[in-house]
Order: sequence, then structure tokens, then C-alpha cells
Amino acid sequence: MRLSRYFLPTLKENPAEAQIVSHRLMLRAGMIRQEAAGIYAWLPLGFRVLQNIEQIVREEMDRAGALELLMPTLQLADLWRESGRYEAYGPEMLRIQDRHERELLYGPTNEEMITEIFRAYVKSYRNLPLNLYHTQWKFRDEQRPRFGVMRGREFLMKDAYSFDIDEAAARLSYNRMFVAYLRIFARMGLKAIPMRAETGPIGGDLSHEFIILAETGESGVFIDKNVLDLPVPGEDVDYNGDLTPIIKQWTDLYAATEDVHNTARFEREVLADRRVNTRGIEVGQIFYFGTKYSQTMKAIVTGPDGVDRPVHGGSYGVGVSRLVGGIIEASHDDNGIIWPEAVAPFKVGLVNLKVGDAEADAACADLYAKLDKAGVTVLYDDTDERAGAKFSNMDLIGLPWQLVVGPRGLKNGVVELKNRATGERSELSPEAALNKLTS
Ligand code: 5CA
Repeated sequence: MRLSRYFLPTLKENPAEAQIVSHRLMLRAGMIRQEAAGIYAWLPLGFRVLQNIEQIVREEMDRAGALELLMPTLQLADLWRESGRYEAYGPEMLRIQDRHERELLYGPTNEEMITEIFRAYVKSYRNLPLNLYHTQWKFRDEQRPRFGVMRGREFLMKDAYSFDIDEAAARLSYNRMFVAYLRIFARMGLKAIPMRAETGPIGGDLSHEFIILAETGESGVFIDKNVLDLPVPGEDVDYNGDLTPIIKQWTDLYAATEDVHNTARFEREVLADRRVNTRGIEVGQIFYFGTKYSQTMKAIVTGPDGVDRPVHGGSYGVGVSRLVGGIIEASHDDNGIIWPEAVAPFKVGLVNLKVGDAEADAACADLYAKLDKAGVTVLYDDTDERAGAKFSNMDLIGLPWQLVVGPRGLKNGVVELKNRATGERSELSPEAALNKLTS
């Protein structure tokens, strides 16, 4: 992509309304635009990151055996009356009427709708286990939308729903999602720690929140610091095998949000020098809620013994849009964002120091074409801004690599490659730079 043809409305000044660094940097880097309190338009650069995150989540959900579908944002109020949550959900729910005065709502979550889909088709244990998911916009009329996309009113969530014949099978489904979540966040360069948590309006008694540590986070957390060094399962993890050793390893060490924190247990189980009390950002939450929805909504399956019973369910959310802010909170410096390669909007920022110089233009065109051909995403700064402004812009938007090309270097046969995360720079031939970026 050529910057001269791109839409990247960066800001020089710090926006006054932004209280935390990720919100500030997302606005300054031209990633989002606020359209109303807690409602954002995703500009091209931000949208690329959002899509990269969504894709990682998709790949790991698919690997774990979940099936993707897409449910609508609008739902019938009557569906929520069946579960009893229409009234219970309160003012956070955005209620809407259509021209026929039919009551609708903008979905804050999809337990009711997926249960309705499930009960329409699935009648037998033979079709279980089943895990269906989608990535769809949600609306929650939060009392205090804040911190940009971290606590929005409209936000993108991946939500998955599992169906099993009994509690034992449902716990296996829960474990599969637990492991998939470890992988999802690790692939984004995050250390997300599963913590025992409260279930709130979703219900049930088994739940973990996945939380990344950050001073600006909204949740207070207590952890054994050894949990930070636990290994994340590789992509060869066998989802049909026994996952309990992994779950045990991750749940044996103390890690809890302040809502469920138990001081006595913390002090008994964790040596003083390993106790950490800090804050964190909840990037995902998983729930096992048993027959809470299937009982009221009559999602009944026949077991191998011929007896009918309500299906056992769980739900599993990832805050896809919140993650964009969360990753920035975890990875930035004074100059701007530092994207982990897996989610970066482009891998390389190609900087032409002297647009109009025949040699520099030709070298950049050649590098750009070759990188593109090798499948490496490039943002090519072909504008006539001065060098200093180009550098600070590249640092701000945080692409993992900056490839700097100017007439002076070319005379010596070299270009400069800078690693955004380490700040390390090296001078090397254009071919060597290509090799490094494509290998
Ligand atoms: N139905 C369940 C699981 S699918 C559910 O809704 N869970 S949740 O309420 O915990 O939301 C899932 C994830 O969405 C959270 O972990 C969080 O990362 C994200 N999320 C929740 N509320 C917001 C919000 N207001 N803004 C941005 N992200 C949010």
C-alpha cells in the first residue's frame, strides 16, 4: 500500500479526551474515530488489526473443533422472555421497536439465540458435542463507556456456545476452550492468565476470566507470579486427548480476580515473595452454566439410554475489539505503538527518504514489488514529507520493521533496516534486507 493513496489521518497532538495510552495512540495513529460515546468507526489501519485478531481467534477456534456461523445483531425480545433475561438484563440492553411495533433488541450476547437454533435441529446425543461460534458486534449500554475500545458500547466479540449431553462431557468442552484461549492470546504476543471469576448475568458456577496484566486495567487481580512462566500448549495439542494435565497446571497456581479473591487462601498457598496484587484487562471469559438456558428454553436431547434431558451448555467470549487496545497497552513506548508481528497492520514500513530521486524511487519500487510478491505486507511512505516526520509517523503506527531507503545509502549499496521493538538498526544490501524480511 502506498501511503500517498492510503487513508491514515494521524494526529500530532495528544487528544485531550483519551485517558489511557492505548486510546491516545489509537486516535493519534488514525485507527479509530469516535462517532458517539462508546461507538467507534474503524479506519483502515485499525480495521486491519481488528481483522488480524479476528483471524487468529478463528484459526484457534477451528483447530479446537468449533464451527463458525453468523447470527444477526438484532434479536426478538420474546426470545429473551423465554429465558427470563429480557427484564433481568436491565438498562444495559438496547431495546428497539420495528415499524410493526415488534420488540427487538441489539444483542449483548447470544445464549438465547443459539439455544433457539440448537433446539430446532438437534434432538439426539449422537449429534453432540457441538460448539458453534461467531464474531459479531454486540451492544451493551454501559453506564460508563471509557478508555476507547476497551469499554465500548458497541464492540466486537467472538462468542462460542458448547452443547453436551451431561456435565462430564460439558467440562471436556470447557477444557478445550480453556486451552484454545491460552493459544489465542499467546499468538497475539500476550500473557493472558486464566483466573477464577464470577459469572454475572451469564450465570452458572464455573468460570474463568483471561486477563492480561496492565496498570490501566479495570480488574484488580491476585496471582502467584509463577503463573507468568507457565508454558502455553503448541499447535500440535490434541483436542481429542486428555487436556486435564494442562488445565491442572494452569489452575493449581493461585490466580483470582478481586471479586472472588480469598485472602486466607492466597496467603496460605503463595509464598510472600511470589504474591502479586495488580490490575489487569479482561480479554476473554469462559462459562459453564449447565442447563440454565436449555431448561427454560426447552433444548432437550435424547441420551443413549433413550431418556430425554436438557442439554448442558457453556459460552466462551473473546473481546476482539478490546484486544486491539489491550495489545497496545502491553506493547508500546514513548514514540508509539509496537505491534507484535502476528497482528500488525503491515509487517514493513518502507520509507523513501527522497521521493523524486530517480535512484531512491527505483530502489523503493523494486523492494515494494518484491516484498509484495513474497506476500509481505508493506506500507510504502512515498510522500514528500521530510525525513523526521516520516520516522516519527512510522514509530507512531508501530509496524514491526522499517526499511529506510535514501540516495546516500544507495551510493554505498545499502539500505537501513530498523526493528521497531528493539530499536536495533542495521545497514545491509537491499537483497539482504529482502532476505531477512521474507525468510
Ligand atoms: N456470552 C458470554 C461469553 S460468549 C459473554 O458475553 N461474556 S462476557 O460478558 O464476559 O464478554 C466476553 C468478552 O467481551 C469479555 O471478556 C470482554 O473482553 C469483552 N467485552 C465485554 N464487554 C465489553 C465492552 N463493553 N467493550 C469491549 N469489550 C467488552
